[in-house]
Amino acid sequence: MAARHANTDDIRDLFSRAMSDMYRAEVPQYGTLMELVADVNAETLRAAPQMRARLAQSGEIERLGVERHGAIRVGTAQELFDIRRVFAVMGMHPVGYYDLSTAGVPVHSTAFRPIAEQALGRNPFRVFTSLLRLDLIEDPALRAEAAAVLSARRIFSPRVLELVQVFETDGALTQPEAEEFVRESLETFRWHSDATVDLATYQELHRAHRLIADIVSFKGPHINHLTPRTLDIDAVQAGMPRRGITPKAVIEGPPRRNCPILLRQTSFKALEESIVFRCSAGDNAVGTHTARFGEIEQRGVALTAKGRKLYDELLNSVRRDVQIGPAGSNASTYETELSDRFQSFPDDWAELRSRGLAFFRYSATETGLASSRHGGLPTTVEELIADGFLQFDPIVYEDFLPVSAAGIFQSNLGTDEQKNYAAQSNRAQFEAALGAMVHDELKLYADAERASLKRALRQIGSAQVALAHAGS
Ligand code: OOG
Ligand code: NI
Repeated sequence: MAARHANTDDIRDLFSRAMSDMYRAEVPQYGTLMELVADVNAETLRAAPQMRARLAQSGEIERLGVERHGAIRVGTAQELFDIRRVFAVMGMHPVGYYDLSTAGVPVHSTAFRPIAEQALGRNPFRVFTSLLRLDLIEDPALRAEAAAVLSARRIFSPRVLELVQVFETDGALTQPEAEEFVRESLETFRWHSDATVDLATYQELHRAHRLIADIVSFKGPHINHLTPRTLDIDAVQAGMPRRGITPKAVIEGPPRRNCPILLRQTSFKALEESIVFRCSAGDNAVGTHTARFGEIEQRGVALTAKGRKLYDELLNSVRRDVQIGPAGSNASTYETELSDRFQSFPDDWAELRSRGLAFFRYSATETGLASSRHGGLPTTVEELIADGFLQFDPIVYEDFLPVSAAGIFQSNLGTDEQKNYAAQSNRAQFEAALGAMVHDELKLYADAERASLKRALRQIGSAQVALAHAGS
């Protein structure tokens, strides 16, 4: 029997490249966006050697060119359950729970992504995955029809599920199996221009919610965007019109800062695509559907619970006071207010760390490494930093933001769909469908920070003394 040794990180890397190639071929604007982002990143690194050094130190330079996230929407509990198993083959695990119903989007979501530090460094490919909440369709007849349509479809080929089974039983795939798995599973995410429902049903679903039509009317969960990471989102936003792309009115997330926090995102509008609908008479009707769009992101440091609370308060205060109109009116007031109010969020790495607002990765400096032979070191983390034995770099935020995600959804749904569902967030129901609990992202960042500190202190040779202080 052939040895089963294909590495999950390699499978994910292969898959994310294949997905990117497919999307590039299907949505030419995505290719244009990739070029713009690559140009802006190169220019930003050239102009800011300090930023380059920091990104090199934290291993982010190498992953920057391959880094992207995508998004899909599935229709049933069974589909979510199976998608979890498929992503596990690529070393991607569910992290975080996002309730979008409060923002008028009838889904709840998680992000599948690598978790281990070295896996994130290799290729951090993430897929924001939403599950339709059929319970939010008000009309019982339409709800039943949507459920029936969904229950009849199979989004994975039998071979993909067979290979998942092999992986689950043997713990790995062989190299040829891994390649076959990538080829076959890619098909699940492909665009289909033929709908599985007739035009009248599509229109009824569309009236209930555009997103419901998008999820229910097709063979599978087509990838609806792929998002490259930029080091300067304002430059990309400004550069888009020059390359024939129209971005949404405002960038979601925090304002521009010296020390970027969390995640900033912007997108361009979905394409109108021609669709062939089923006809009861046997012939087909042609119509259109908008689903696929483009997005760019800029990632910053992961915030602690305390930092996140401050972020949420500041963002909510701006959103309460400045509402952006359907055609993007008030956009500049919004941006000014956002920058003003975030003045109270420290914009200095040392202060973000000392006030416990963000997560950092610690490492021993040259001096620290050299001193391990001498002894007589300071006894606290603060002193070790002050005396140049220990240094710290921001841990990049690998997740998403519910308010931003809602904004990205909305900007591609048209602005007339702002309705809030009264139903409660239902994490337990989501996890039951998933067949697993989602990982707690804050715990992952805290673990990474703690592990880095432990390792650094061991290298410096002051593990005993300083760790007692680190926990406090
Ligand atoms: C997902 C929208 C959310 C993000 O980056 O926040 C998202 C969707 O439209 O399916 O991708
Ligand atoms: Ni996205």
